[in-house]
Amino acid sequence: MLPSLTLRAGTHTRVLDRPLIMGVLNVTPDSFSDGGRFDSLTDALAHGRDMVAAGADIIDVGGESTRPGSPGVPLEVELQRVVPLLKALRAALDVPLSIDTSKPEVMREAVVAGASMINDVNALRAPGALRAAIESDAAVCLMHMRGVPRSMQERPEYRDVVEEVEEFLSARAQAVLVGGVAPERIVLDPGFGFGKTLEHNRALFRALPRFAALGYPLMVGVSRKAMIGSLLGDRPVDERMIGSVTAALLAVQAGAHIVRVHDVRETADALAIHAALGLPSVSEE
Ligand code: 7PJ
Repeated sequence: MLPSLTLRAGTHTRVLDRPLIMGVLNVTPDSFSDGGRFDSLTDALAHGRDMVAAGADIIDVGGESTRPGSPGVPLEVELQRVVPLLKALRAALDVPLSIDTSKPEVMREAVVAGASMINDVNALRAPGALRAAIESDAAVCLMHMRGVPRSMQERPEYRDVVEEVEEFLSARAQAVLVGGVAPERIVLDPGFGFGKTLEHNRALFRALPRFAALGYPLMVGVSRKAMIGSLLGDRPVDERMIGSVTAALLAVQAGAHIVRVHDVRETADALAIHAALGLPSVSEE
């Protein structure tokens, strides 16, 4: 049996001898003016508390939609959405908070407001992002994305998707290490749905043991994604829960250390069954 990896995020340390659940807390209202409203802050805080009560180990706060086709939001809007919420969550909860952003200014302000993980779907490639991460004490999740959200699903092509994603993640981890970030602060994620067809996503999922073998904590986010809808024959987003929970469980069995999910209680139950049966994950073999 391999020794467990350790994750360090700010003042938090987690030995990854069991999978962690990251609960998704999006604050991306349709209307711009909604973001800073008191009631949306209260609702988001309540949702964060509920997710922790249901078994979330990390809360991932996002103020910019990265769904396919999304145009992005201005810096000030993103800051208004996430900073007050992070402060409120930090005061109320004891779990590591993650900021889902690609903007260096948001990374810096989020860390000051209480985030101890930077979750960047762009893997710190924006100018200044690598520096912002290096100069913080936060953990960093480096995710693979081909292209940009606005156009990433327009006919993505790879020579060998598994090999290319693996090379990319290794290179980004190396860049962060060279900057002086400790390996325990680095998390990798193949980025399901980010510039990938269903066939690419299937190949990446089957290759999860290979990604886990890179030696860093492995994050998987498939919750409610189009991939789940397609695998179930075009299911609408509100009918993807069981498929998402199943995929999260299978990801853990294949070596994922962190699963990023919307349905925390249901995922926690699935992982509790896995643990109670004493079943190993690939990374423990
Ligand atoms: C992911 C993410 C993911 C990481 C989103 C959605 C799209 N961060 N942020 N991995 N997905 N690390 O939740 O459908 O897969 S936003």
